[in-house]
Amino acid sequence: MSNLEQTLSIIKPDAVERNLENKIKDFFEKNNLKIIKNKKVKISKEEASEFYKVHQTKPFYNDLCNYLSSGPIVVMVLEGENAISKNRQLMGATDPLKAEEGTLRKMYGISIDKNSVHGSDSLENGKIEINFFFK
Ligand code: IDP
Ligand code: MG
Repeated sequence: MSNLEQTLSIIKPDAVERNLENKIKDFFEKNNLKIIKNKKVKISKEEASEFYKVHQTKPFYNDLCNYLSSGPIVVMVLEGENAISKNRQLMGATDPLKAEEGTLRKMYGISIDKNSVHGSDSLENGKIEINFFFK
C-alpha cells in the first residue's frame, strides 16, 4: 500500500556555508524523496524562535534560534513514500557523533548544534512546518 507524504527539510547555515546544498539535494533525490518546493531564505531571530517554539523550555533554545537565523538556509518540501520517517533515516541521529554510517549528519554534521539538516518529526508537525515557510 502506498503512503505518499510530505515533510519539511532545511539545509542549515553550516551546510549552506560549505556549499553542500547540491550534494544534499542529490542525496534526497537519489533516495526517492522528490524536492517539490525549494527556496533559499535568511530568517530573523523572531522567526527562528517561532519555528523552534516546541523547544522553548530547553537550555539550548536561545543558541538554537540564534544559529538558525545566523545565515542563509535552504527550505524544501520533500515528497515520497513515508517521507517523514524516510527523511529522518536519511538524516541520522541528532548528534553527528551518534549518526549511522551513510546518513547526512554522519557525512556532513559538525556537532550537535551544527548538524547540517532539519526534518519534520511527525506528519502533524510537518504540516505546520510546511505552512510556516510556504503559505
Ligand atoms: P532533531 O533535529 O534531530 O529533530 P531535536 O531534538 O528536535 O533534534 O532538536 C532540534 C535541534 O536542536 C537539533 O537539530 C540540534 O541542532 C539542536 N539540539 C538538540 N539537542 C541539543 C543539545 O543537547 N545541545 C545543543 N543543541 C541541541
Ligand atoms: Mg526535531
